[in-house]
Amino acid sequence: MTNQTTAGPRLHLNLAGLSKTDYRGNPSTLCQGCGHNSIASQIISACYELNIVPEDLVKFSGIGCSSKSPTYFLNRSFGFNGLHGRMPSLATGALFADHTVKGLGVSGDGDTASIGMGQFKHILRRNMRMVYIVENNGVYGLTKGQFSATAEIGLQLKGQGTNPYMPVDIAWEALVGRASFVARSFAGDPKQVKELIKAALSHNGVALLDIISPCVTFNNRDDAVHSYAWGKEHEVALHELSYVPPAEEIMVDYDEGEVTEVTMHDGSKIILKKLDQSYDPTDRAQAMRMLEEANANNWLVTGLIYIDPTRPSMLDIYNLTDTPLNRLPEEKLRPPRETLEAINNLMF
Ligand SMILES: Cc1ncc(C[n+]2csc(CCOP(=O)(O)OP(=O)(O)O)c2C)c(N)n1
Ligand code: SF4
Ligand SMILES: [Mg+2]
Repeated sequence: MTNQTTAGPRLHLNLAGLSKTDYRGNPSTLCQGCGHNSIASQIISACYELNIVPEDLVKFSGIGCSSKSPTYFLNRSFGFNGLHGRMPSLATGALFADHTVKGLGVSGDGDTASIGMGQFKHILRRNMRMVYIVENNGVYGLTKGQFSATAEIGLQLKGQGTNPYMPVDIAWEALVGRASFVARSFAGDPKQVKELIKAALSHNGVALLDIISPCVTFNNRDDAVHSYAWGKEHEVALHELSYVPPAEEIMVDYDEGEVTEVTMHDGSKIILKKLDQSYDPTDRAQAMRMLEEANANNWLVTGLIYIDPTRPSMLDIYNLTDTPLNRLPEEKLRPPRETLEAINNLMF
């Protein structure tokens, strides 16, 4: 569909009647080349291509360069920038108050795996319906490049020395924490990032995306595992991944037996074309073995690692009213004075 106005350039409109410009945010103030900028661009493209109305999506973040990035996409959406490591509880409260909106959280490896690990684990097991992106660069970028909990043992950084600790693997933690959607990607592979974000936005539960997102200022030496060079050299994609919206005919031309299809609750499909290995993303035990093997061999395995599209989200478990809680009038939220008095009279 195109806009036929004579003034200005012709804009391509999506099914929501919006142009890509309607999904943009403020100009980025992050360093040029920062992986977080590339992810913000893919969020814009994914939401545009999925015809999401920006006002129907709420952005959440904690603190960090990564957590600043919601300012750089979807300006028309509501956004909450929370305390460091506390994005999950903020998102839980807001999404409970309005279960009709989509939630999209952006966090960092420090925000999630250092200070925020406790909250992270609980949003996974509760299966809150939201996309949870970790922009993982192995450092605290905003505070000038200290080691984060995902930094590899032996990493040497200017002014920091040598990291003596074993890293936290966010995808592994998500699997152990019973997340219902776990994926890993690399900011240097924008097409895969975009398809995974689309799939995540269609998932009825928590969709964890651990995206290696190089910090070009503090941790981008070629031998560092969160650098562009290392990612490009070591990336092993599990499959070629395409997202097919519910209304679209499936026209994927793959040989029989080489394709896995996952149907989401909204009728959309994720088509996974197997590459050189046979991998079933619905097998959690296989996913854990695969991550162990990848870590032992220094592979940056990317793709959809695990999915369970059938598990109820936290919002399904509670008997929520059809009208979101934040739109219920006062008289429906609170019992009248006479009811309270009757209860008090019974007790005393
Ligand atoms: C309670 C609290 N402790 C420490 C800080 C300082 N601080 C701000 S951002 C940050 C780390 C951010 O790292 P990460 O989440 O990896 O984001 P990045 O900047 O790397 O994208 C820290 C420690 C803070 N803001 N609040
Ligand atoms: S300091 Fe690192 S993480 Fe922060 S904006 Fe710059 S490159 Fe990105
Ligand atoms: Mg970081």
